[in-house]
Amino acid sequence: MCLQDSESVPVPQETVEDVVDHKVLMQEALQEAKQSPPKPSNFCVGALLVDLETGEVLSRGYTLEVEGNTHAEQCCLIKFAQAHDLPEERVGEVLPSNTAIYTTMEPCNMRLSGSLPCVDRIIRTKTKDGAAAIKKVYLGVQEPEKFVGENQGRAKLQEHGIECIHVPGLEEEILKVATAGHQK
Ligand code: HJL
Ligand code: ZN
Repeated sequence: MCLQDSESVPVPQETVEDVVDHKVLMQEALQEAKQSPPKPSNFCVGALLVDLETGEVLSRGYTLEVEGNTHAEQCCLIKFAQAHDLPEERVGEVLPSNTAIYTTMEPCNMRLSGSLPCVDRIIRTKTKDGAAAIKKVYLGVQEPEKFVGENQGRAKLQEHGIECIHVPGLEEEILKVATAGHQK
């Protein structure tokens, strides 16, 4: 192919997402998880909301950070919503349209407490034009089958067009932190 030809071929622009280091972000989520108070009846999880256009971390959260029986993903959403004077269920109105959530453990689809699962919190997070604001979920480990059996969350998220991507390499430490409050 001559140079002229190759110059006329449109080359897709590298997006920030291509250069975002998923493992570094998962390590940051793990730092959040380490701040969660160990408890026998849940997992200590950490999460981040990230703008995939700029790579900016928009919000951070860990299990039980916000008052009440709160999950890491829920805390991220609540904190970003509060910073914009909105209730959690309207957070999508102020999130960038290409937001990802990084979470050390896949979002829950059922909770023993009966609270709204994080999968549903993520799915309901819509931009003003009704599109999903959270387009991708990067997860460090699947949920161990300790409290609610097999977590069907990934399938439900994917059904709603939300991609779930496993970030490998930190599983051992993530599980150690997640189960810190469990009887050995
Ligand atoms: C995720 C969290 C957290 C869990 N999972 N992804 N983030 N704690 O912050 C999942 C586990 C539930 C139990 C108990 N944990 O937490 O299944 O009391 O913690 O509502 O089912 O339910 P509650
Ligand atoms: Zn949850």
